Amino acid sequence: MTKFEIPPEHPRAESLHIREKLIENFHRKAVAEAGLIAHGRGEAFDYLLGETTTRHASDAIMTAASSLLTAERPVISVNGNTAALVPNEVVQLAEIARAKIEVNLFYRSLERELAIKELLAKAGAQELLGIGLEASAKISELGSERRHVDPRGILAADVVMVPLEDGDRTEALVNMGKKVIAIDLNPLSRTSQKATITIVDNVVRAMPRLVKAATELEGEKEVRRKILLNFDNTRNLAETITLIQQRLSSLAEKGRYLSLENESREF
Ligand code: PTJ
Repeated sequence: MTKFEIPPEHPRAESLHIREKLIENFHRKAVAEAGLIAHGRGEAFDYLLGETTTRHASDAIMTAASSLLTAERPVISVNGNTAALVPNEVVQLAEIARAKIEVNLFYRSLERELAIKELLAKAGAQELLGIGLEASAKISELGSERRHVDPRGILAADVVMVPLEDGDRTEALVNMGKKVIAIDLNPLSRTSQKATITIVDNVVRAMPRLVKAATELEGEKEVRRKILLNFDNTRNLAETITLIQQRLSSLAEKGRYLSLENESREF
């Protein structure tokens, strides 16, 4: 595979680097084909958000960090895209929150699980649940391969974090009485709508912020209690959708919001 050289001055260099990471890990089998498609969908929603972590996402991040730190058996569920984009942050967050890390794939195969294991081990993960036959329990409500879970991890968890997820599993986990934290750029997705705490943000921006928030809130039990009490996911989602609406209205007034050099008005 020849690596694509991204010119540093390219206006979308950062976004292209993220794509390259996914493509590279697709060739290493960690990322599913559909993971590339999912990323494109995420990028489209990121444009609508202005490619920034909104105030509402920051509130959800503080709440998610509080929830993970307060949980008795927190688990971070990892798929191909998450392992490719934020392996270090997954491991750091798991350490601070004393959470287990479990590999759980929609397009499940042992080859992919092992490729993801390698990525996370490189990032410093000591223990990784859900690989191969270790995912010996089943979530009966689910038809997809995501139903195979580790009895020491997702099955027993009280709080599960699911970055880039499918809605049906979020729903099934919530129905099992678990609190589900989702990271999803699309506030309209089933995952976003069904999760207990929805972080509408790019996983590459949200994860470092989650690590920082968890570090700050670690010894702050009372602060965490208040954060959890004051958060309303439905209101947060409504405000996020309103923010997109207002942003689009303001851009619509301008029509062209990026100016062109040597602009000609002749057609
Ligand atoms: O690795 P696997 O086999 O578990 O498969 C993972 C994918 C992502 C392919 C699988 O879960 C899937 O098909 O997901 P969906 O239904 O396409 O949903 C993915 C969601 O993630 C969409 O709502 C996207 O908008 C969102 N998304 C994509 N990239 C990002 C993102 N959200 C946050 N950060 C991103 N970088």
